[in-house]
Amino acid sequence: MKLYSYFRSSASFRVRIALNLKGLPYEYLPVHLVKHGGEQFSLEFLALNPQGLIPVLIDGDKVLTQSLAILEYLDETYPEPPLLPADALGRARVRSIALAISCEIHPINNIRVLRYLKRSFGIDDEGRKTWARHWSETGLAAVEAQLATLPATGAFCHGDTPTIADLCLVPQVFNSRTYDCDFSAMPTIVRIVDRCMELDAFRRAAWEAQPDAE
Ligand SMILES: N[C@@H](CCC(=O)N[C@@H](CS)C(=O)NCC(=O)O)C(=O)O
Repeated sequence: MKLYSYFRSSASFRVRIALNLKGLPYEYLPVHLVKHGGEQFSLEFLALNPQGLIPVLIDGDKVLTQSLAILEYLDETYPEPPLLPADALGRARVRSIALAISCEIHPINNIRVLRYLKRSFGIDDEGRKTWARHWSETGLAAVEAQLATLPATGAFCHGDTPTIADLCLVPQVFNSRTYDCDFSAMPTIVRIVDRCMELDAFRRAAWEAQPDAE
């Protein structure tokens, strides 16, 4: 398998964790999202993914895009260890947490959105950071409330093994730390992220462990 990735890309980070948890080796193909205006806009890359977004996973002759679709593809194709609970209610809860992060927080703080704020509205570095911190803290506070109140929360977001929810949570927290988010009212999130980072699969997927890390 081949993964088009960037060390700081949280959507790619999700897929890297899944590949590691499932013990699937892959070739890392770096796409620099900033250099030269962004390699995701090269004609070569757009031919692969017209959305101009990473990750892209190549499995044989198959080209897969959108990290959550990729995670579910991997889970269905390589079922061990499972990344979703066995019961429908559990799967709904895990997907709800994953979507709260991947739909409600991550897209508003994506590079292209922050770039647009700068180019079209003249928002400076500090202003863009304030924007990203606001949406991160608002979104993560809701996730914290969800995690803290439900008995299904265990060592991880759902029970005592990592699921797709953890694969979304950890990369988001990496991002949110760079915006100086205040995690003091989010003890459950902090505890779960610390637990995840004890696992080799998460550590090997982290920013600093990537071949293109800067
Ligand atoms: N919903 C997509 C989001 C993908 C995404 O936004 N990727 C970011 C990196 S984390 C990207 O490629 N950004 C490029 C840009 O904003 O121009 C997914 O989950 O795969």
